[in-house]
Amino acid sequence: MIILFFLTSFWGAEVERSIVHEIMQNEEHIDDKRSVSRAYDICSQRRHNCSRLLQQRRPQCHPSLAWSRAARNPWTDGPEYITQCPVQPGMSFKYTIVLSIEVGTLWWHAHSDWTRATVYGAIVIYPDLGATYPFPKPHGQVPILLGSWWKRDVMEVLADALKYGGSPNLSDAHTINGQPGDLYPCSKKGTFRMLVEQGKTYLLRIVSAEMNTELFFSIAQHQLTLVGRDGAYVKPFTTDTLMITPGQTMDVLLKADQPHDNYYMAARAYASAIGVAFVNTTTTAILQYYKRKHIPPLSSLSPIFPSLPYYNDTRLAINFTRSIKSLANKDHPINVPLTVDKRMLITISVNTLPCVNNTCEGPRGTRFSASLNNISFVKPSIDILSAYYSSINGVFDSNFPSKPPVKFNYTADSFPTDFLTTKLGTKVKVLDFNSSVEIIFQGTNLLAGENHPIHLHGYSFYVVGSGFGNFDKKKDPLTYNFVDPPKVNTIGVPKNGWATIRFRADNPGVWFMHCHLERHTSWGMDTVFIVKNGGSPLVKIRQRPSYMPPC
Ligand SMILES: *[C@@H]1O[C@H](CO)[C@@H](O)[C@H](O)[C@H]1NC(C)=O
Ligand SMILES: *[C@@H]1O[C@H](CO)[C@@H](O)[C@H](O)[C@H]1NC(C)=O
Ligand SMILES: *[C@@H]1O[C@H](CO)[C@@H](O)[C@H](O)[C@H]1NC(C)=O
Ligand SMILES: *[C@@H]1O[C@H](CO)[C@@H](O)[C@H](O)[C@H]1NC(C)=O
Ligand SMILES: *[C@@H]1O[C@H](CO)[C@@H](O)[C@H](O)[C@H]1NC(C)=O
Ligand SMILES: *[C@@H]1O[C@H](CO)[C@@H](O)[C@H](O)[C@H]1NC(C)=O
Ligand SMILES: *[C@@H]1O[C@H](CO)[C@@H](O)[C@H](O)[C@H]1NC(C)=O
Ligand SMILES: *[C@@H]1O[C@H](CO)[C@@H](O)[C@H](O)[C@H]1NC(C)=O
Ligand SMILES: *[C@@H]1O[C@H](CO)[C@@H](O)[C@H](O)[C@H]1NC(C)=O
Ligand SMILES: [Cu+2]
Repeated sequence: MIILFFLTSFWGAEVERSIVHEIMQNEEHIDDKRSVSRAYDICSQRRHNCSRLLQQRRPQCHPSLAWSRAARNPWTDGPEYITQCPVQPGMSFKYTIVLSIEVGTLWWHAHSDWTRATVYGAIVIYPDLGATYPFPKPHGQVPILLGSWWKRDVMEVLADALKYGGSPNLSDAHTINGQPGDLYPCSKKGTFRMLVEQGKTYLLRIVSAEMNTELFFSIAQHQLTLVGRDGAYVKPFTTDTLMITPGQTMDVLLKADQPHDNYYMAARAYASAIGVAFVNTTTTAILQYYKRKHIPPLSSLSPIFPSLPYYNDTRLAINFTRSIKSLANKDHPINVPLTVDKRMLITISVNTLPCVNNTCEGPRGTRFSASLNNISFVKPSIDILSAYYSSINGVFDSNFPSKPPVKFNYTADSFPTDFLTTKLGTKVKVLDFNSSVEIIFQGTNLLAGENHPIHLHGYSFYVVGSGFGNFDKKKDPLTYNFVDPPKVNTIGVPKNGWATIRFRADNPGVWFMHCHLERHTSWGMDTVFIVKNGGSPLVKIRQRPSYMPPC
């Protein structure tokens, strides 16, 4: 397993930062030879565990890290005040991730305030020893990390937004592998380039570390074949354009089957909410055909540009999302629960709160907030995991509602003004060990309907259905897919629509669930699941590590 570590860079820095990926004969070896900010960890194969020592690099940031799944080990899952307190400047903390069934690409990132804008990387998980890819082995593989970049200190951006209750400053750029690309001022020198040989096939391991924007992604004149999502294989399907939300990973085969030339890969916003400002610029990287030993300088290239969908093309975005199915074959079977022990309906809303000091910059002088089932999550001052593990009272309430407190037309065009308000609370849902859980997420049109990428820690779940409008409990379950539903850890719930997930609560721990649009997370579009221990020691939360960062 290889962990790559990219830091976002400064525009126009006087360093040549383009990263040239060699064609890899040996899969173990991905070399970003000239990348400046790089840390590199190589661990052994799947089913071994991989530990990484996080060393504080910048005194002002307090990251906790997050992985996709950590079997019975919530202790190093990462989110601050959920499973740990932030790692303080100058201190270190060792994260351990134990992989079991995952294969493909996952990622890691800071999980404290908005520090995830600054530290993140791909985790590449190869097929098990003796196993092969369920597609012809690619000639090479390249991580493509999509990110956000602010000129301002990102922690100040967040602090201002929370202080004045308004919308946070938009980022100044989207990035590909830390670089904004040719269409931004002064950044041409650093544009990421990927070298390919004609006739060969490459595996792109695409990660969206974007903070607040879903993205469309295309490569000029090339088709993209999706083969994996969030660390699980999918039925291969070919498309011109991907829509990827923050938090998602996609494994994509790219065949270099076009004339010897240069082509842009490009990403720009899928912005589904009406009237909500977004970053409307385009980040680019260059796909360059080359013959061995002849690599022309970046400045001499004039690549062909792809066509990208319009920003608000929800039809295309959702058609793409709904085209993703599990591979579901003999070697990669699925295991979707067919019966349900615990069913929940959870509304997803952007809200407002009254202004207490007349200085608020939210809608009509209010403060922005956000909620799940009308509870806007408030982080406690010590982590919920410690409180649960050590039975400390008064840190959280166990009464997160299983359904919305009021039933209404969630996707209506207008609402009673009172509906916009929400309620603050630190409410969690407790689940029995190994119960089968169904959650229907229902987007609402309060303030503005929007595609919300909901992410659950500790689990991958099956997305058995989705649609537009209000979930209809008679008709919609008839459309559920139990044959090959995708198994993911982040699902875009369609704008003014719904999505149903199922999973078996077989990973005891304390698991954060949140919208992966960072502004929504900060406004409270979050909750926590506590999954109780099972009977034997093998199905209990691991022992608390001897060192956890203090609060
Ligand atoms: C993970 O690896 C470390 C270092 O090799 C070892 O000390 C630890 O016991 C392992 N943990 C698990 C859960 O296997
Ligand atoms: C206004 O009140 C909020 C909530 O109490 C507080 O967080 C914020 O700092 C205050 N803003 C200013 C500008 O004083
Ligand atoms: C950035 O946010 C601050 C504080 O909310 C605000 O005063 C400023 O106008 C914003 N800048 C831009 C360019 O939006
Ligand atoms: C992007 O937004 C800016 C500021 O709102 C606007 O002036 C510009 O026309 C927009 N560009 C595109 C390509 O939509
Ligand atoms: C997308 O935006 C364009 C331009 O603002 C508008 O004309 C069009 O109706 C919008 N389409 C959708 C599906 O919202
Ligand atoms: C929806 O996606 C599938 C699979 O990519 C594609 O074959 C189909 O043409 C798309 N339909 C529309 C209406 O875009
Ligand atoms: C809910 O509101 C939408 C949008 O106005 C409307 O099309 C739909 O008919 C309403 N549904 C019900 C059940 O009233
Ligand atoms: C959410 O809770 C607030 C505060 O109790 C209430 O005023 C509002 O009507 C509720 N909204 C909905 C949609 O239930
Ligand atoms: C969890 O439930 C499934 C389905 O009932 C069962 O097959 C499995 O053995 C259970 N696992 C444990 C650890 O109890
Ligand atoms: Cu959201």
